[in-house]
Amino acid sequence: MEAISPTKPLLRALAGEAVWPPPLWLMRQAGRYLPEYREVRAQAGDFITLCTTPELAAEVTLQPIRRFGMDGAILFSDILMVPWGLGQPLRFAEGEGPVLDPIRTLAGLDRLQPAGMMQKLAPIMATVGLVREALDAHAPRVAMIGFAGSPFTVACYVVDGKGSKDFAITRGLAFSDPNFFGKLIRILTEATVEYLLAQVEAGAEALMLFDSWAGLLSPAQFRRWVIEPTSLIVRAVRKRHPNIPIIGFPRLAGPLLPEYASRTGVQCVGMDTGMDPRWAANALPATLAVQGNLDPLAVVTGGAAMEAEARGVLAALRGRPAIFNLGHGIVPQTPPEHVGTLVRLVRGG
Ligand code: 1CP
Repeated sequence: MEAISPTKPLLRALAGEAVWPPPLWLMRQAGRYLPEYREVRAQAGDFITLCTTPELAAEVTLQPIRRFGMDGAILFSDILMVPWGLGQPLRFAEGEGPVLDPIRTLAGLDRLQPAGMMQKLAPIMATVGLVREALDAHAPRVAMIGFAGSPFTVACYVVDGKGSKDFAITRGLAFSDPNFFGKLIRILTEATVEYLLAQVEAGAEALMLFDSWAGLLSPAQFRRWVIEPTSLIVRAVRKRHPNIPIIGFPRLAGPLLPEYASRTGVQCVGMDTGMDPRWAANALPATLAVQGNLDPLAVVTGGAAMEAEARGVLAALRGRPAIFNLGHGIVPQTPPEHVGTLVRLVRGG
């Protein structure tokens, strides 16, 4: 494939250029804090229907772009659509988050059917195509970001069956039955590669791997269940698409972040709220892009508190390839006006 230098600010930053002011987007920028999202969500009825109805999913992907003009449009879907595509029963209970029929044994893994996955997930590829078409026509500086959960974080939900503070069942089984857990991680790694490749082929221009629970692991387990599968995914995706940038977000990885960055081969690392961006900037190669990491709660408060925090993040990002973002997803109680103020502040440098 021909290597063309990107012109979209977000893709330039991912290619290693210190773009200033930094391009920005916000994790969970589509969602319940936006009245226009709540309207479409109500129209769809349930969350899986929203994710698998391309016109509706494309609409909510584009809502924050229309309202605030971010530099990236992230596909509206969920990391749990991969286990759903593999055949694991999933529902999103109102106010309770995702609920899956847990899989905790080798025999249980037979319930995962990789052969049928891409057909079930075809509507998501249609969403990617619709979003990319809309951006090409109306917002040519905005990059289309595809994503998946990383195998370990998806495994947390496959095994525990729902959200948890510590995913003790999953982490326990990773020690007590590494044969089972290793096979689960292999299935999810292969499925993730196939899913991400299809998103690129449908029009995604950058990819992000969400590893929200990576930092729950011991360093040795982190190397085995986070770094190894992530590096396999990065290699496999970039073998087919050598120029596709991949953002890795091993949340709560702390001082393991530089090792994660060098061994996985990602083009950008996401910093969570607790990470000192000054430390990360010094600990990471100067050409590696970083993304982060304003506390989402500062955006709920807004005003001077948000401004002071955002300026601190901006100062730390200056002079290196960087993407301004939050340290975790926007929370539902965020006033949309505060997001508008934040975007203007970052754009002012
Ligand atoms: O009622 C609703 O509208 C559902 C709320 C919701 C939304 C808006 C869920 C359920 N998922 C999403 C969208 C979503 N999830 C996106 C869309 C793109 C965006 O705007 O950023 C993305 C990237 C995700 C990723 C995701 N889902 C993660 C990784 C990032 C993170 O926040 O840590 C995780 C862990 C999930 C699982 C999940 N899905 C939904 C919820 C409430 C949860 C968390 C469950 C828990 O408490 O553990």
